[in-house]
Amino acid sequence: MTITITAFERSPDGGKGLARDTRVRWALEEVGQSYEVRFVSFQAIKEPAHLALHPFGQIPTYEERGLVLFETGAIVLHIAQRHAGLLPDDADARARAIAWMFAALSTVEPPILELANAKFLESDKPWSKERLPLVMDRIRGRVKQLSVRMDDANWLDGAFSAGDLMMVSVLLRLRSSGILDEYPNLAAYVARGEARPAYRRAFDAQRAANTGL
Ligand code: GTB
Repeated sequence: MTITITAFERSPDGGKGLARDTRVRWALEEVGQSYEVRFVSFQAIKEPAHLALHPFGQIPTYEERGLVLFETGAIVLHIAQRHAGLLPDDADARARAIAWMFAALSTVEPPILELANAKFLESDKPWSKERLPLVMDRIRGRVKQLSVRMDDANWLDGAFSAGDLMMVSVLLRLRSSGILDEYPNLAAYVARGEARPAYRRAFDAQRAANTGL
């Protein structure tokens, strides 16, 4: 079975593992599935061939036989449901792991994305300097709740799961802001995720594609 994902031929993160193909690569590495990457340009993702795969003209996409998926949440969930290694066998624990995936994507990621918007899309606006601390504080509010919940646990709910894969992927984008270091248990949690061999392989592949190293 050949799995093909799409990624930017020149990723805006310069190969730092922050573009969203990395989380899909990581999931595939965790379950031991090989995959191919079709590299696309910023222009190509807005053209009909790519829009047929992804209605919003984004990466990554996922193709496996006749199945085409978009949205990293759906893609990682699909991988986790098809292969052992990312979801617990116990039905209740499985449901909780999936809840954490949704929490990462719909509760924790949105304020973090706002920071990227504030920094890169709005920095020339007269109100930008005033807005930035508000955006940072909204992130802190959310991240603090997660920090309290995690306490000194290694992972969100027992063993590592797709919930952790998604949460770590989302939190990684905070590192450059300094906010992650304000919550040492979360900084350690992210470091644990990054230390997983499957993450290293995914990171190295994304870096190699963007830097040749
Ligand atoms: N909700 C979708 C998902 O989870 O799959 C979001 C997909 C998405 O936003 N993809 C981005 C994209 O295609 C690529 S990752 N954008 C083009 C567009 O929308 O027109 C973007 C990215 C780049 C760099 C960093 N970084 O440096 O931190 C992070 C994310």
